[in-house]
Amino acid sequence: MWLFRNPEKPPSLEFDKPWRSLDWNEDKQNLLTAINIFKPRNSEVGTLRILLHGPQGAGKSSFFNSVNNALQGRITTRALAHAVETDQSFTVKCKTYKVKKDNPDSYFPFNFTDTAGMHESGGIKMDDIIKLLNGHINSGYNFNPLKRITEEDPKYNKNPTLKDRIHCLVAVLPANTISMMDDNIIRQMADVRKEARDLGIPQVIIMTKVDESCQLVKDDLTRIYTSKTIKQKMEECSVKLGIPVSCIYPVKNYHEERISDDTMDILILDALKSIINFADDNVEDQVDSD
Ligand SMILES: Nc1nc2c(ncn2[C@@H]2O[C@H](COP(=O)(O)OP(=O)(O)O)[C@@H](O)[C@H]2O)c(=O)[nH]1
Ligand SMILES: [Mg+2]
Repeated sequence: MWLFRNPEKPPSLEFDKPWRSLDWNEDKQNLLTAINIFKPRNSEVGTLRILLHGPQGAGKSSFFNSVNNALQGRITTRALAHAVETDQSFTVKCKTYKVKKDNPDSYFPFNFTDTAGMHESGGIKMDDIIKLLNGHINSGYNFNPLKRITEEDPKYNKNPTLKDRIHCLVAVLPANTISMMDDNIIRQMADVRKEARDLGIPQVIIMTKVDESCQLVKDDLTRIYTSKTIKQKMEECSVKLGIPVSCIYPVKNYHEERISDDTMDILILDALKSIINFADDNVEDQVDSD
C-alpha cells in the first residue's frame, strides 16, 4: 500500500469546491435588503420569537450581538458576553432582546430570548422549557430550579396565543469544544429539542467559534465551506442533537473585532434569514392546523 502514497503530499484539509454556496461579494447587500423588508405573513404575529439555548460560554450572547452588529453595520454590545464563566447565580432571568431598525422607535419584526444559565444551576427543568416554548413566560421572568413556576407570577402569561409562542428554536454550540461537551448537557439539549419537535417548532443549530476550531478558517473565513474540519464539526453537531446538517449554520461571532467584517456579516445574516423564514413558516403552519 505504501507504494501508492505520496510522502510529499499530506491529505488535503480542504475540498476543491465549497459544498454550500455563498457569494462573498454580492450577498451582504442582498441579505440585508431581504431582512430589512421582511414582515411576518401573519399580521396577528407582529414579532417572531426566537429562543436561543445552549451551554454557558457557547456564544449565545455573542450571536445576538453579532446579529445586531451585522444589521446596524457597527459594533454593538447589547447582550453582555462573558469572558469567563462568572454567572453562578441560582436564579436566571429570562431576557428578550429586540433589534432596532434605522428609524427611531422602529424594530425588526423578530426578537431573541436567551435561556442563559438554564443548563447549569441544577439543570434545566423541562416543565419550564415547555412553558417557555408555549409562550407562558414573559421577558423578565426569574427561573429558579428550586421553585415551580406559579401562575400568580406577574411575568406568567396564562393564556398565550400564537404571537406569544416560540416560533424557532436555535441551539448554539461551539465548534471547538463540541467533542468534549458534557453528555448531560447534550442530553438536556436533545430533550428540549424533542419537546420543540412535538410542538412543531422548527430548529436550527448555530455553530460558533469556527475560528477556534480550524486554522485555515481563522486565517481566511471565506474558506468555511471548503474546510473539511468545519464539515466534520457540523456532522458531529448534527449527530449529537439529531438536527440535519442542512439546518446547521457555522458562524464566527464578533468577539474581539472593533470594526465590521463583511464575511462574518454574510454568515450571520445568512443564518438569520433562514431562522426568520423557518419561524414565519411555523406561524403559517400553526394557522393552517388550527
Ligand atoms: N473566537 C471566538 N470566540 C467567541 C465566538 N463566539 C463567542 N466567543 C467568545 O466566547 C465567550 C463566551 O461567549 P458568550 O456569548 O458570553 O456565551 P454565552 O454564555 O452562550 O452567552 C466570550 O469570551 C466570547 O467572546 C466566536 O465565534 N469565536
Ligand atoms: Mg450569555
